[in-house]
Amino acid sequence: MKKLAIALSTALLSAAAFAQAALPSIEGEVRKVDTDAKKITLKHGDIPNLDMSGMTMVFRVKDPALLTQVKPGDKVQFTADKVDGALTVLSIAPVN
Ligand SMILES: [Cu+2]
Repeated sequence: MKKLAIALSTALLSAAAFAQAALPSIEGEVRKVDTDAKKITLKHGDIPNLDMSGMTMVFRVKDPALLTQVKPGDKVQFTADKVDGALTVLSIAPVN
């Protein structure tokens, strides 16, 4: 029973990793960070998985800890997807 649980959680983890990896990395620039509201304003390039072309807009962030890694003016690479109907940043990192 324990073995089955481990096998199952491993399968779930790799499925989650795959879903994350399948999202394209998007170029953007941080305009505003709102830690309290868990939101970030990004000027972004094309987002093929959301069928969106470049614009400046507000995203929700999946994890507020992501907002500690970037600041306004940073050039970033990020992934975004629709989560519970809201456009959400799932990962983000500054580009040097
Ligand atoms: Cu947009």
